[in-house]
Amino acid sequence: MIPLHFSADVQAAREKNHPIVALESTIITHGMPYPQNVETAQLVEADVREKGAVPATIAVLNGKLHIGLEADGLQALGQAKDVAKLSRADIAACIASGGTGATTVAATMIAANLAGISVFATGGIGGVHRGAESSFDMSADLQELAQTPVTVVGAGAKAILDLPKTFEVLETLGVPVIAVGQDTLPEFWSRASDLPAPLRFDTAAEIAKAHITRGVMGIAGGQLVCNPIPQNDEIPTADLQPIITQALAEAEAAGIAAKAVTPFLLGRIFELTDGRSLTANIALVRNNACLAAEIATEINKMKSV
Ligand code: PSU
Ligand code: MN
Repeated sequence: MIPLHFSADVQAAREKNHPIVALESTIITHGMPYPQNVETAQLVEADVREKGAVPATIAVLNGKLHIGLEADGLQALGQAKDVAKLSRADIAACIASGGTGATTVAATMIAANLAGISVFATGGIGGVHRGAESSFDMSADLQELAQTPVTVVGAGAKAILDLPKTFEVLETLGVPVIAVGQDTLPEFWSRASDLPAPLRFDTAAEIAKAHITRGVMGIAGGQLVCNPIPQNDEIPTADLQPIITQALAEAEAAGIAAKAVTPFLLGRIFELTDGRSLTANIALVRNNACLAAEIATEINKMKSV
């Protein structure tokens, strides 16, 4: 078994059987600019604590798989340049070679599962990119949801993607896609969409029960919880679509490919919205962290009876 390096708080939570919420680190290194990335990571950790759970931000630092970062580790990661973006394909190689890398949704799920953590909060998962019919660019996050038993709370998949294809693939892979409190899937920066939600739950307890039931039935994989961004923070789809289209055209013209696509698009949309996309992204991640803490608490209660 690969050694896991727990932060002091996460270690204490494990010993006392307190609920723990995993958090990813690619959003810090590749998803947001410094210093808002570190500030957001700190706020998200505080949100999880306020809801009565313990945050475990996950990253590989100098070959060590950290489950929970101390304050200085988080600061260093947020300012580091050229950090690897780790997924299922390269997390083991990074650890083996003593490297440093941030974990995407896929890699964070793997690490959370190794650490016995059932719930993970992020902004939005990766998915099928527009033009995937020729580029074949589909995030490894989708396959991971099909095989690793972690409930992932996001605000849907990122709106830069081909969302109908993304949800089609999730259906094929047998991943439960749950909208929270509404009948349509949220679109990351926007609350509603014209995509019907395959499943809907209105409470953390129901989502927790579905997670446990899948486990009891021996069904592999996790759940994707799509939690709409709070009303006051959303950017209407109509405002965003032209900007997303422009950013996509620029990415294509510049020959951006593979792992660089999502960070490039998020960065350009940040510039083209004068920072509004980042404000919304921060609000939705915090909202997801709160719900994830509630789900983790419910799972903990149900497991201890
Ligand atoms: N959520 C955000 N911002 C991000 C991400 C999620 O609000 O940057 C990251 C996650 O780590 C996710 C990754 O796994 O984007 C998707 O990258 P790709 O499309 O290359 O698979
Ligand atoms: Mn990709």
